[in-house]
Amino acid sequence: MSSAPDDMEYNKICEKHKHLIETLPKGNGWRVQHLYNYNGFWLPPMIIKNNLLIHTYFKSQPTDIYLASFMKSGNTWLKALMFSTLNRHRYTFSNHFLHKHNPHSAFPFLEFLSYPVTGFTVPRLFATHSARTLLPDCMSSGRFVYVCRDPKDVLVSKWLFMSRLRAKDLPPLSLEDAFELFCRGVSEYGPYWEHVMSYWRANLEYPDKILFVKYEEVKKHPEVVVRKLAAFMGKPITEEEEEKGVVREIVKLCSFENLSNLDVNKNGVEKFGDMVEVENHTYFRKGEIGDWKNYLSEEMKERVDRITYEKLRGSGLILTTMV
Ligand code: PAP
Repeated sequence: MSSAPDDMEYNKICEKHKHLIETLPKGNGWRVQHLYNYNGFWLPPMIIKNNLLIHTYFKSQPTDIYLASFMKSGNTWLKALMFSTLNRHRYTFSNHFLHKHNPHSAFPFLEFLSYPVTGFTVPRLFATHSARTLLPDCMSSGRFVYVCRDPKDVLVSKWLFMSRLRAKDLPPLSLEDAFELFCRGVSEYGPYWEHVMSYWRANLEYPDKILFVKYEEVKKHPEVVVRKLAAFMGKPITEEEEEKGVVREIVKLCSFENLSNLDVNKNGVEKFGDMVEVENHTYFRKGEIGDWKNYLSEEMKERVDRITYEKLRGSGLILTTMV
């Protein structure tokens, strides 16, 4: 968030943020030194400030579509799928926006927006890593796609990703320490389970407004998911498009193999607000189900599965033995 429209209002936010950072419970960060527990979720200082800015300046529109996820749950892939599905009449598959741009350029995170928000076509697409309860209520007028993933794969993917981005003046974060922090919920935007449940509850309350998607389901049945996304975003795939193989083209364009081999994703860099620069290739590691087996012991697996079972019991949501 580089600019804000009203200096007085903005200064008030800065004051409030300063006070929060001095008073909120503190825990170990994965990328930066400390996270702070803000309304039940562990966030880096800058994301807390940006949350205050979202609440003050973000004006939702009923046509807005949000992609929400805990980190490393499939956000990059879903960004590509949603963007290319929604904009399938705007680009050809031989000369596509995603051939030259990382999926993160397709639409921004709410957490890294500049205000005022301008230059969007309708429907506007936004992504967020924040739990539903941290976001303004007015966003319920729009629609959410929530992508979730087996927490064991999330944990491993996140540890490897954050280790690359970790501040150079901090000692490396061992897998054992990351595991312990993850299980205790101390992890950017976490606890993981409360994050998922914040959207699951909203899904039960407004089933037409939230589409729950599992990473594993997209891996196994990508074409089914694309059809669901198209219908959910108000642009169902037509019979003619089916005959032309449009769904297959979208899946192919957004596949791990295709995206990870594009020059922009091999050599490009994406900047998030004034905060982080990320090399695009780090968004494409393995893209597999169950890679946790190469990192976690049986005991670690059981602990995560047990927490997941306890936290989700009775909710109707199953995350560990996924489709
Ligand atoms: P983010 O939270 O930083 O945006 P996100 O895109 O949610 O990351 O997750 C990255 C994971 O999705 C990586 O998983 P891995 O570490 O287990 O490999 C990444 O490889 C995977 N991924 C990225 N793009 C795709 C894709 N097109 N198909 C399948 N998996 C993908």
